[in-house]
Amino acid sequence: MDNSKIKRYTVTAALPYTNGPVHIGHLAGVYLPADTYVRYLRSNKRDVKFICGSDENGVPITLKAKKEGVTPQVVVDKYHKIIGDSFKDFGVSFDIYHRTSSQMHHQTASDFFKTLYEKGVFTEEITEQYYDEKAQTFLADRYITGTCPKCGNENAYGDQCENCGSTLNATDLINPKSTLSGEPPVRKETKNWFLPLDKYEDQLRTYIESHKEWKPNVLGQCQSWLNAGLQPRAMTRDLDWGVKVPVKDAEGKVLYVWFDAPIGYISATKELFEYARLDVWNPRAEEYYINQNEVEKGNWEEYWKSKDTKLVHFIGKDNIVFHCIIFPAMLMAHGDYILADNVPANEFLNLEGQKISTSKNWAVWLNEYLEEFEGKQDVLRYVLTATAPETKDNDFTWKDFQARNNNELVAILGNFINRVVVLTHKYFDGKVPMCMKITSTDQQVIDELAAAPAKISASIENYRFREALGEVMNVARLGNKYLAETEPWKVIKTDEDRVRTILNISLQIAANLEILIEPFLPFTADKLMKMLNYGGHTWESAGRVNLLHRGHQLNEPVLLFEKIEDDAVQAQIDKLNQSKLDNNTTSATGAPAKEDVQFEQFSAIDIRVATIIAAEKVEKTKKLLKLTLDTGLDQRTVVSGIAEYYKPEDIIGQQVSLIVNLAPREIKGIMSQGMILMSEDADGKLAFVAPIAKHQNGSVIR
Ligand code: B3M
Ligand code: ZN
Repeated sequence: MDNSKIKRYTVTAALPYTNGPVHIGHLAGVYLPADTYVRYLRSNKRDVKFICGSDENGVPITLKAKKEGVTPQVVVDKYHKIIGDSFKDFGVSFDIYHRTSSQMHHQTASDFFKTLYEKGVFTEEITEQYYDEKAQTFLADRYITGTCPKCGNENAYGDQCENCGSTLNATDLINPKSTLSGEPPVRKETKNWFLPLDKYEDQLRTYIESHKEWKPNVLGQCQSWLNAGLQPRAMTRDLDWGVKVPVKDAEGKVLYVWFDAPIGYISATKELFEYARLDVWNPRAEEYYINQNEVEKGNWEEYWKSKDTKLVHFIGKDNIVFHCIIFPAMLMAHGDYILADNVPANEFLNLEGQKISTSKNWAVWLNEYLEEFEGKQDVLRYVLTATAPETKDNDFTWKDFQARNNNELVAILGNFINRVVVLTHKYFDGKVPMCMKITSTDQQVIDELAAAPAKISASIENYRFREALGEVMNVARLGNKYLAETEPWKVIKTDEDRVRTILNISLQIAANLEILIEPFLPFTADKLMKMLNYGGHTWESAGRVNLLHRGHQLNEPVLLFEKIEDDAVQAQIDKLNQSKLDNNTTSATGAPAKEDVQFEQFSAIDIRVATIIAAEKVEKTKKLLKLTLDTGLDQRTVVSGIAEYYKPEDIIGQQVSLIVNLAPREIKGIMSQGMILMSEDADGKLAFVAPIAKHQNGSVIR
């Protein structure tokens, strides 16, 4: 979008699921680039609203509630506060951090659905969906897992494979399993409302093709979607937590979480203006992290419906299709809304060479970081931006964190500021000296400084934040180089006027740095502003050398950054190693590995696929079942200790792995001819080990 046509910006950051705290991967991928962008726009005095909130609906929440044995409401209340506080602590400067459990959101999402419904957009279809008979509930989205038909990942969800990024329908999964009972589900008919994405295919293609400037990873995903052909997609779910479907005959159904969540951006914007419009204080300002003083009068609709508004969604790569295909299709179907001008999605951040994982506790949690590195928000902001996974997955390591702090923040930025302020106090009582005669060296520095802001702007406006931060650090490098070359600490003995000029120019560089670092390192910018004792400037003043006037009094120098010692990062590495150990010990049965065997010993055991054709309890025992098996070689009887886990009538037809050459044994008066392989978990629970696909009886297992 042409900058001169833009009147205002709506910048959104993906709404995190409220089922756990946020970690460095979230910050690096979504919230830091978004915050940097918004701070930059504000510094340019552009009109911008920065929108986010908690995604409190859908299966991710109800699953977590089940796991913790509490209600979904308890889960969302707890994590909304933890996440909201983390963002605030790290200076992520949302205008509002809303909640999709709010009244405003339910109303907005419900109205949006009704509008589409009344326009006849949806098709109403009765389809077979998976149902868990034990739990007596339909299994939507993350309630079901199975093997991804596209990439073979065995832990794909019913709506999405996080490995290859495909969106799925639960019925696409191979070997589906209920996450509630662990059992294969049955199919049962139910009615749902479908959004016919296929009908918007041409319109979506035109939209996406008009944005050649989008990042290649984003365009690539969109194109492969469009090329595969779009399918209608259910926008409702049989579930009892979420936004109720607002039409008749929809009892027990809620909106699909990916239908309502992006509408959350709209409802948050409405909430932000709701009370300003009425000229009263939003009673929930604290809960929604609204800075009430910042909300001027205005109208939420301008931010969503005016053609001169630029809408930008910051997201992670797993959310691309929802923001580039499904949400735009919803907005097109509605008709009143603008579409995103850009969707700068990042790739993933790994941690010490491994994928960040909540369940394995392989993460750096923001709330924990601040307990251990108090006051060092900007160090993490710096490192995560400098290593942001903008074009490919990237790795965060604690050694790199330490090195970047010590060699870049301390040695380059901190050192330059400290030297300038200390020298000014030493030679001129902390007063900005006058700029005297300018040499060609000075002029060169002045010219380089003048050119920097435009370069940084261009990088930021093109969503290249790493590059932009690199340019900012180059300004600090420029300052250091200038001091090293001009050596004011030597010259002071012979030519005080020359030192006046050198320090004046150096102080102008320092004041410029305050402006330039602010979008990236807001806490440091604040400290620097206090040290320089001035109110700060906006971006348009950057590049100038008259920001601090002659005679202006500086405050005492304080250190912007301090060295991080080896033991502090070693403690973090130890902590991660501990999670690794914890994981291994809780997931293993505790039994140590057995002694090595030779291949010949292993291949002497004849293991075959067999099918259970009859089963009955062995009388007067609790654990034993008498099974009749078709082994492909013969029919035979096997006694197996699985009665506590399987009912005889449930396992007829089940394929198993059977050792067919184990010497026969008499058990409770019955001759048992072989042994069925079972896997046993840490709790002693048993499960069959069988081929994933049906195989002929007698097939050899090796
Ligand atoms: N809550 C997915 C996520 O946290 C989802 C984003 C919604 S954005 C509208 O990754
Ligand atoms: Zn996949």
